[in-house]
Amino acid sequence: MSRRIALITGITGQDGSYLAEMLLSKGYAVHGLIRRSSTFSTTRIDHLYQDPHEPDARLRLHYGDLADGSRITTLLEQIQPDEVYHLAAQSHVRVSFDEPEFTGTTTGLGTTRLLEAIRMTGLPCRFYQASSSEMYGITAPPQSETTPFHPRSPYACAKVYAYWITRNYREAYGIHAVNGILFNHESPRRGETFVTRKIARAAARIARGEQQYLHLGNLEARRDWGYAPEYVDAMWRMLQTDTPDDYVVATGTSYSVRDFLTFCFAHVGLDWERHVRFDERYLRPSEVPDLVGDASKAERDLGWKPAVLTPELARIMTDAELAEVPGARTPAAAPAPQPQV
Ligand code: NDP
Ligand code: GDR
Repeated sequence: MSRRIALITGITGQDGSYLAEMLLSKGYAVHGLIRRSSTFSTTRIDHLYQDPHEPDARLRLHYGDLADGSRITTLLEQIQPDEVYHLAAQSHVRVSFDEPEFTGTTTGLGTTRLLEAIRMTGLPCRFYQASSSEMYGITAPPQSETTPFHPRSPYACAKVYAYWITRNYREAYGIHAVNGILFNHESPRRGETFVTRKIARAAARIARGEQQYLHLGNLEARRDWGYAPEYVDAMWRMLQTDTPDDYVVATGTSYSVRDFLTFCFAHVGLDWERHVRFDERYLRPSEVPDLVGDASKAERDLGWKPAVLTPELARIMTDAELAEVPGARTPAAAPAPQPQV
Protein backbone atom coordinates (compact mmCIF):
# COMPACT_ATOMS: atom_id res chain seq x y z
CA MET A 1 0.00 0.00 0.00
CA SER A 2 1.37 3.44 -0.90
CA ARG A 3 2.21 5.92 1.84
CA ARG A 4 -0.80 7.88 3.07
CA ILE A 5 -0.67 11.64 2.81
CA ALA A 6 -2.16 14.00 5.39
CA LEU A 7 -2.56 17.77 5.33
CA ILE A 8 -2.84 19.51 8.71
CA THR A 9 -3.96 23.13 8.95
CA GLY A 10 -2.93 24.60 12.32
CA ILE A 11 0.13 22.31 12.52
CA THR A 12 1.97 24.88 14.66
CA GLY A 13 -0.78 24.81 17.32
CA GLN A 14 -1.15 22.52 20.33
CA ASP A 15 -3.24 19.86 18.57
CA GLY A 16 -1.47 20.14 15.22
CA SER A 17 1.88 19.37 16.81
CA TYR A 18 0.62 16.23 18.59
CA LEU A 19 -1.28 15.09 15.50
CA ALA A 20 1.79 15.55 13.27
CA GLU A 21 3.85 13.48 15.70
CA MET A 22 1.24 10.73 15.74
CA LEU A 23 0.76 10.60 11.97
CA LEU A 24 4.52 10.54 11.34
CA SER A 25 4.79 7.63 13.79
CA LYS A 26 2.11 5.81 11.77
CA GLY A 27 4.16 6.25 8.58
CA TYR A 28 2.19 9.08 6.97
CA ALA A 29 3.70 11.81 4.84
CA VAL A 30 2.59 14.96 6.66
CA HIS A 31 2.08 18.36 5.08
CA GLY A 32 1.40 21.39 7.24
CA LEU A 33 -0.08 24.77 6.41
CA ILE A 34 1.64 27.61 8.24
CA ARG A 35 1.23 31.37 8.21
CA ARG A 36 4.11 33.54 7.24
CA SER A 37 5.13 35.79 10.12
CA SER A 38 8.14 37.96 10.81
CA THR A 39 9.36 35.50 13.44
CA PHE A 40 9.25 31.70 13.48
CA SER A 41 6.05 30.20 14.90
CA THR A 42 7.20 26.58 14.78
CA THR A 43 8.36 26.06 18.38
CA ARG A 44 5.94 23.18 18.99
CA ILE A 45 7.14 21.22 15.95
CA ASP A 46 10.85 22.08 15.88
CA HIS A 47 11.66 18.63 17.25
CA LEU A 48 9.98 17.06 14.18
CA TYR A 49 12.25 18.92 11.78
CA GLN A 50 13.34 17.04 8.69
CA ASP A 51 15.59 18.59 6.07
CA PRO A 52 13.19 19.29 3.20
CA HIS A 53 16.06 18.79 0.74
CA GLU A 54 16.13 15.11 1.65
CA PRO A 55 13.99 13.24 -0.90
CA ASP A 56 12.47 11.01 1.79
CA ALA A 57 11.50 13.85 4.15
CA ARG A 58 8.01 13.06 5.45
CA LEU A 59 7.22 16.44 7.04
CA ARG A 60 6.77 19.36 4.69
CA LEU A 61 5.45 22.83 5.46
CA HIS A 62 3.73 25.27 3.12
CA TYR A 63 2.87 28.90 3.57
CA GLY A 64 -0.82 29.69 3.39
CA ASP A 65 -3.59 31.43 5.28
CA LEU A 66 -7.21 30.51 5.94
CA ALA A 67 -8.21 33.83 4.40
CA ASP A 68 -6.70 32.82 1.04
CA GLY A 69 -9.01 30.38 -0.75
CA SER A 70 -7.10 30.19 -4.04
CA ARG A 71 -3.88 29.27 -2.24
CA ILE A 72 -5.71 26.49 -0.40
CA THR A 73 -7.04 25.13 -3.69
CA THR A 74 -3.67 25.08 -5.45
CA LEU A 75 -2.05 23.51 -2.39
CA LEU A 76 -4.60 20.70 -2.31
CA GLU A 77 -3.97 20.05 -6.00
CA GLN A 78 -0.24 19.94 -5.36
CA ILE A 79 -0.32 17.79 -2.20
CA GLN A 80 -3.17 15.40 -3.18
CA PRO A 81 -3.87 14.46 0.45
CA ASP A 82 -5.81 11.37 1.51
CA GLU A 83 -6.82 13.03 4.78
CA VAL A 84 -7.24 16.71 5.66
CA TYR A 85 -7.27 17.69 9.33
CA HIS A 86 -8.59 21.22 9.57
CA LEU A 87 -7.42 22.53 12.95
CA ALA A 88 -6.43 26.12 12.14
CA ALA A 89 -8.57 28.82 13.70
CA GLN A 90 -8.56 31.98 15.78
CA SER A 91 -9.17 29.72 18.77
CA HIS A 92 -9.33 32.09 21.75
CA VAL A 93 -12.86 32.70 23.03
CA ARG A 94 -12.08 35.96 24.88
CA VAL A 95 -10.17 37.35 21.89
CA SER A 96 -13.14 36.58 19.62
CA PHE A 97 -15.14 39.29 21.43
CA ASP A 98 -12.42 41.79 20.46
CA GLU A 99 -12.04 40.46 16.89
CA PRO A 100 -15.47 39.08 15.93
CA GLU A 101 -15.17 39.75 12.21
CA PHE A 102 -11.67 38.27 11.88
CA THR A 103 -12.83 35.24 13.91
CA GLY A 104 -15.73 34.74 11.50
CA THR A 105 -13.45 34.97 8.47
CA THR A 106 -10.91 32.47 9.76
CA THR A 107 -12.71 30.14 12.19
CA GLY A 108 -15.97 30.10 10.22
CA LEU A 109 -15.34 30.80 6.53
CA GLY A 110 -11.92 29.14 6.60
CA THR A 111 -13.75 25.80 6.76
CA THR A 112 -15.82 26.68 3.69
CA ARG A 113 -12.66 27.59 1.78
CA LEU A 114 -11.17 24.17 2.48
CA LEU A 115 -14.35 22.26 1.69
CA GLU A 116 -14.87 24.26 -1.49
CA ALA A 117 -11.28 23.48 -2.51
CA ILE A 118 -11.97 19.76 -1.97
CA ARG A 119 -15.20 19.99 -3.97
CA MET A 120 -13.63 21.94 -6.84
CA THR A 121 -10.55 19.73 -7.15
CA GLY A 122 -12.69 16.58 -6.86
CA LEU A 123 -10.11 14.96 -4.57
CA PRO A 124 -11.46 11.84 -2.85
CA CYS A 125 -9.96 12.91 0.47
CA ARG A 126 -11.44 12.69 3.94
CA PHE A 127 -11.98 15.87 5.95
CA TYR A 128 -11.87 16.49 9.71
CA GLN A 129 -13.43 19.67 11.15
CA ALA A 130 -12.26 20.80 14.60
CA SER A 131 -15.64 21.49 16.14
CA SER A 132 -15.95 22.54 19.76
CA SER A 133 -17.93 22.06 22.95
CA GLU A 134 -18.21 25.87 22.99
CA MET A 135 -21.06 25.39 20.47
CA TYR A 136 -23.26 24.13 23.34
CA GLY A 137 -22.79 27.36 25.28
CA ILE A 138 -25.51 27.53 27.94
CA THR A 139 -27.28 24.29 27.05
CA ALA A 140 -27.29 22.21 30.24
CA PRO A 141 -24.85 19.28 30.61
CA PRO A 142 -24.21 16.52 29.84
CA GLN A 143 -23.79 17.42 26.16
CA SER A 144 -23.83 14.79 23.40
CA GLU A 145 -24.07 14.73 19.60
CA THR A 146 -27.85 15.37 19.83
CA THR A 147 -27.72 18.29 22.28
CA PRO A 148 -28.88 21.63 20.77
CA PHE A 149 -26.30 24.38 20.32
CA HIS A 150 -26.55 27.78 22.01
CA PRO A 151 -23.25 29.57 21.22
CA ARG A 152 -22.14 32.33 23.58
CA SER A 153 -19.26 34.03 21.75
CA PRO A 154 -18.26 35.08 18.22
CA TYR A 155 -15.85 32.11 18.32
CA ALA A 156 -18.65 29.67 19.16
CA CYS A 157 -20.93 31.20 16.49
CA ALA A 158 -18.17 30.74 13.90
CA LYS A 159 -17.69 27.12 15.00
CA VAL A 160 -21.44 26.44 14.71
CA TYR A 161 -21.32 27.78 11.15
CA ALA A 162 -18.27 25.61 10.38
CA TYR A 163 -20.01 22.56 11.90
CA TRP A 164 -23.05 22.98 9.69
CA ILE A 165 -21.11 23.73 6.49
CA THR A 166 -19.16 20.52 7.11
CA ARG A 167 -22.41 18.56 7.44
CA ASN A 168 -23.80 20.36 4.39
CA TYR A 169 -20.87 19.39 2.14
CA ARG A 170 -21.23 15.81 3.36
CA GLU A 171 -24.95 15.76 2.54
CA ALA A 172 -24.84 17.84 -0.64
CA TYR A 173 -21.67 16.51 -2.32
CA GLY A 174 -20.99 13.22 -0.55
CA ILE A 175 -17.66 14.46 0.83
CA HIS A 176 -16.32 12.20 3.58
CA ALA A 177 -16.40 14.99 6.16
CA VAL A 178 -16.67 14.61 9.94
CA ASN A 179 -17.06 16.91 12.93
CA GLY A 180 -15.08 16.08 16.03
CA ILE A 181 -16.87 17.96 18.83
CA LEU A 182 -13.95 18.12 21.23
CA PHE A 183 -14.29 19.34 24.78
CA ASN A 184 -11.39 21.28 26.32
CA HIS A 185 -8.10 19.43 26.05
CA GLU A 186 -4.85 20.68 27.44
CA SER A 187 -1.18 19.81 27.70
CA PRO A 188 2.21 21.38 28.38
CA ARG A 189 1.94 22.71 24.81
CA ARG A 190 -1.29 24.61 25.50
CA GLY A 191 -1.16 28.29 24.55
CA GLU A 192 -0.05 30.37 27.51
CA THR A 193 -3.21 32.51 27.66
CA PHE A 194 -5.62 29.60 28.17
CA VAL A 195 -6.59 29.20 31.80
CA THR A 196 -5.03 25.78 32.55
CA ARG A 197 -1.61 26.68 31.18
CA LYS A 198 -1.80 30.09 32.83
CA ILE A 199 -2.46 28.43 36.20
CA ALA A 200 0.13 25.64 35.85
CA ARG A 201 2.76 28.13 34.74
CA ALA A 202 2.00 30.57 37.54
CA ALA A 203 2.04 27.81 40.20
CA ALA A 204 5.55 26.80 39.11
CA ARG A 205 6.78 30.37 38.82
CA ILE A 206 5.38 31.37 42.22
CA ALA A 207 6.93 28.23 43.77
CA ARG A 208 10.29 29.28 42.30
CA GLY A 209 9.87 32.82 43.58
CA GLU A 210 9.71 34.31 40.06
CA GLN A 211 6.21 35.73 40.42
CA GLN A 212 3.95 36.66 43.35
CA TYR A 213 0.40 36.93 41.98
CA LEU A 214 -1.78 35.41 39.29
CA HIS A 215 -4.64 37.50 37.85
CA LEU A 216 -7.73 35.61 36.71
CA GLY A 217 -11.38 36.20 35.81
CA ASN A 218 -14.31 33.84 36.49
CA LEU A 219 -13.28 31.02 38.84
CA GLU A 220 -16.71 29.34 38.87
CA ALA A 221 -16.74 28.18 35.22
CA ARG A 222 -16.73 24.39 34.94
CA ARG A 223 -15.02 22.54 32.12
CA ASP A 224 -14.45 18.96 30.98
CA TRP A 225 -10.65 19.08 30.67
CA GLY A 226 -8.87 16.15 28.97
CA TYR A 227 -5.35 15.47 27.72
CA ALA A 228 -4.57 16.68 24.18
CA PRO A 229 -2.37 13.74 22.95
CA GLU A 230 -5.32 11.39 23.58
CA TYR A 231 -7.70 13.67 21.70
CA VAL A 232 -5.68 13.74 18.46
CA ASP A 233 -5.93 9.95 18.44
CA ALA A 234 -9.73 10.36 18.41
CA MET A 235 -9.43 12.70 15.39
CA TRP A 236 -7.51 10.05 13.47
CA ARG A 237 -9.99 7.31 14.44
CA MET A 238 -12.86 9.42 13.11
CA LEU A 239 -11.30 9.52 9.65
CA GLN A 240 -10.75 5.73 9.55
CA THR A 241 -14.46 4.82 9.67
CA ASP A 242 -16.28 3.78 6.48
CA THR A 243 -19.20 6.12 7.09
CA PRO A 244 -18.57 9.76 8.01
CA ASP A 245 -20.27 10.89 11.23
CA ASP A 246 -19.90 13.40 14.07
CA TYR A 247 -18.51 12.53 17.51
CA VAL A 248 -18.20 14.10 20.94
CA VAL A 249 -14.78 13.60 22.55
CA ALA A 250 -14.63 14.26 26.30
CA THR A 251 -13.80 12.77 29.69
CA GLY A 252 -17.35 12.97 31.09
CA THR A 253 -16.11 14.80 34.20
CA SER A 254 -16.27 18.46 35.16
CA TYR A 255 -14.17 20.67 37.39
CA SER A 256 -14.17 24.40 38.08
CA VAL A 257 -11.31 26.82 37.47
CA ARG A 258 -11.12 26.95 41.26
CA ASP A 259 -10.58 23.15 41.34
CA PHE A 260 -7.81 23.42 38.74
CA LEU A 261 -6.11 26.07 40.89
CA THR A 262 -6.28 23.73 43.88
CA PHE A 263 -4.74 20.83 41.93
CA CYS A 264 -1.79 22.85 40.56
CA PHE A 265 -0.99 24.91 43.64
CA ALA A 266 -1.32 21.96 46.04
CA HIS A 267 1.12 20.07 43.79
CA VAL A 268 3.79 22.68 44.50
CA GLY A 269 2.83 22.98 48.18
CA LEU A 270 1.07 26.36 47.97
CA ASP A 271 -2.32 27.80 48.94
CA TRP A 272 -3.69 29.43 45.78
CA GLU A 273 -5.95 31.81 47.72
CA ARG A 274 -2.87 33.72 48.85
CA HIS A 275 -1.70 34.32 45.29
CA VAL A 276 -4.75 34.75 43.02
CA ARG A 277 -6.23 38.17 42.31
CA PHE A 278 -9.34 39.01 40.35
CA ASP A 279 -9.06 41.02 37.12
CA GLU A 280 -12.28 41.86 35.28
CA ARG A 281 -10.38 42.06 31.98
CA TYR A 282 -10.51 38.27 31.89
CA LEU A 283 -14.30 38.11 32.15
CA ARG A 284 -16.28 37.44 28.97
CA PRO A 285 -19.36 39.51 27.98
CA SER A 286 -21.28 36.21 27.93
CA GLU A 287 -19.88 33.13 29.63
CA VAL A 288 -20.23 29.36 29.23
CA PRO A 289 -20.92 28.05 32.74
CA ASP A 290 -20.71 24.28 32.60
CA LEU A 291 -19.55 21.75 30.02
CA VAL A 292 -19.54 17.96 30.52
CA GLY A 293 -19.31 15.75 27.46
CA ASP A 294 -20.99 12.41 26.88
CA ALA A 295 -18.50 10.55 24.66
CA SER A 296 -20.25 7.19 24.72
CA LYS A 297 -20.74 7.21 20.92
CA ALA A 298 -16.98 7.62 20.37
CA GLU A 299 -16.29 4.78 22.79
CA ARG A 300 -18.83 2.52 21.07
CA ASP A 301 -17.98 3.28 17.40
CA LEU A 302 -14.32 4.29 17.57
CA GLY A 303 -13.09 2.34 20.61
CA TRP A 304 -11.85 5.64 22.05
CA LYS A 305 -11.68 6.22 25.81
CA PRO A 306 -9.67 8.79 27.81
CA ALA A 307 -7.09 7.62 30.33
CA VAL A 308 -5.95 10.96 31.79
CA LEU A 309 -8.52 12.87 33.86
CA THR A 310 -8.30 16.46 35.07
CA PRO A 311 -6.43 15.99 38.39
CA GLU A 312 -3.66 14.03 36.64
CA LEU A 313 -3.65 16.53 33.76
CA ALA A 314 -3.03 19.34 36.26
CA ARG A 315 -0.08 17.41 37.68
CA ILE A 316 1.36 16.73 34.19
CA MET A 317 1.11 20.40 33.27
CA THR A 318 2.57 21.67 36.53
CA ASP A 319 5.45 19.19 36.39
CA ALA A 320 6.18 20.30 32.84
CA GLU A 321 6.41 23.89 34.01
CA LEU A 322 8.79 22.85 36.77
CA ALA A 323 10.98 21.05 34.23
CA GLU A 324 11.69 21.66 30.56
CA VAL A 325 9.48 19.79 28.12
CA PRO A 326 10.60 19.34 24.50
CA GLY A 327 8.31 21.17 22.14
CA ALA A 328 6.60 23.13 24.93
CA ARG A 329 8.33 26.44 24.87
CA THR A 330 12.09 26.33 24.48
CA PRO A 331 13.51 26.72 20.99
CA ALA A 332 15.10 23.41 20.01
CA ALA A 333 18.74 23.14 18.98
CA ALA A 334 17.68 21.83 15.55
CA PRO A 335 17.01 24.36 12.80
CA ALA A 336 13.42 25.59 12.75
CA PRO A 337 11.34 23.76 10.13
CA GLN A 338 10.33 26.16 7.39
CA PRO A 339 8.53 25.89 4.08
CA GLN A 340 10.72 25.91 0.97
CA VAL A 341 10.34 29.32 -0.63
P1 NDP B 1 -4.14 26.69 18.80
O1 NDP B 1 -4.62 28.05 19.06
O2 NDP B 1 -3.04 26.13 19.65
O3 NDP B 1 -3.65 26.57 17.27
C1 NDP B 1 -4.33 27.25 16.25
C2 NDP B 1 -3.58 27.02 14.95
O4 NDP B 1 -4.28 27.72 13.89
C3 NDP B 1 -2.15 27.57 14.95
O5 NDP B 1 -1.33 26.69 14.22
C4 NDP B 1 -2.31 28.89 14.21
O6 NDP B 1 -1.13 29.34 13.59
C5 NDP B 1 -3.32 28.48 13.16
N1 NDP B 1 -4.00 29.62 12.54
C6 NDP B 1 -4.70 30.60 13.16
N2 NDP B 1 -5.18 31.48 12.26
C7 NDP B 1 -4.77 31.06 11.04
C8 NDP B 1 -4.93 31.54 9.72
N3 NDP B 1 -5.63 32.66 9.47
N4 NDP B 1 -4.38 30.85 8.70
C9 NDP B 1 -3.67 29.72 8.95
N5 NDP B 1 -3.47 29.22 10.18
C10 NDP B 1 -4.01 29.88 11.22
O7 NDP B 1 -5.42 25.70 18.86
P2 NDP B 1 -5.53 24.19 19.38
O8 NDP B 1 -4.43 23.40 18.82
O9 NDP B 1 -5.80 24.20 20.83
O10 NDP B 1 -6.92 23.76 18.70
C11 NDP B 1 -6.96 23.24 17.36
C12 NDP B 1 -8.36 23.44 16.80
O11 NDP B 1 -9.31 22.77 17.60
C13 NDP B 1 -8.83 24.90 16.74
O12 NDP B 1 -9.65 25.02 15.60
C14 NDP B 1 -9.66 25.06 17.99
O13 NDP B 1 -10.61 26.09 17.82
C15 NDP B 1 -10.29 23.69 18.07
N6 NDP B 1 -10.66 23.23 19.40
C16 NDP B 1 -9.73 23.22 20.40
C17 NDP B 1 -10.04 22.71 21.62
C18 NDP B 1 -9.06 22.70 22.73
O14 NDP B 1 -9.49 22.49 23.89
N7 NDP B 1 -7.76 22.85 22.47
C19 NDP B 1 -11.38 22.13 21.89
C20 NDP B 1 -12.27 22.14 20.73
C21 NDP B 1 -11.90 22.68 19.54
P3 NDP B 1 -0.03 30.24 14.39
O15 NDP B 1 0.83 29.27 15.13
O16 NDP B 1 0.65 30.96 13.29
O17 NDP B 1 -0.82 31.15 15.31
P1 GDR C 1 -12.27 28.09 26.74
O1 GDR C 1 -10.83 28.06 27.43
O2 GDR C 1 -12.84 29.46 26.71
O3 GDR C 1 -13.08 27.03 27.41
O4 GDR C 1 -11.93 27.70 25.22
P2 GDR C 1 -10.09 29.10 28.38
O5 GDR C 1 -8.98 28.33 29.01
O6 GDR C 1 -9.75 30.36 27.68
O7 GDR C 1 -11.22 29.45 29.48
C1 GDR C 1 -11.79 28.44 30.30
C2 GDR C 1 -12.60 29.11 31.41
O8 GDR C 1 -11.71 29.77 32.31
C3 GDR C 1 -12.23 31.05 32.61
N1 GDR C 1 -11.15 31.94 33.05
C4 GDR C 1 -10.12 32.35 32.27
N2 GDR C 1 -9.79 32.05 30.99
C5 GDR C 1 -8.65 32.58 30.50
N3 GDR C 1 -8.28 32.28 29.25
N4 GDR C 1 -7.87 33.44 31.21
C6 GDR C 1 -8.18 33.79 32.50
O9 GDR C 1 -7.47 34.57 33.13
C7 GDR C 1 -9.36 33.21 33.06
N5 GDR C 1 -9.96 33.31 34.28
C8 GDR C 1 -11.04 32.54 34.25
C9 GDR C 1 -12.93 31.48 31.34
O10 GDR C 1 -13.85 32.54 31.59
C10 GDR C 1 -13.57 30.18 30.90
O11 GDR C 1 -14.80 30.02 31.53
C11 GDR C 1 -11.02 26.66 24.92
C12 GDR C 1 -10.38 26.99 23.56
O12 GDR C 1 -9.33 26.06 23.31
C13 GDR C 1 -11.39 26.88 22.42
O13 GDR C 1 -10.71 27.01 21.18
C14 GDR C 1 -12.06 25.52 22.51
O14 GDR C 1 -13.03 25.40 21.49
C15 GDR C 1 -12.70 25.33 23.88
O15 GDR C 1 -11.68 25.42 24.86
C16 GDR C 1 -13.37 23.96 24.00
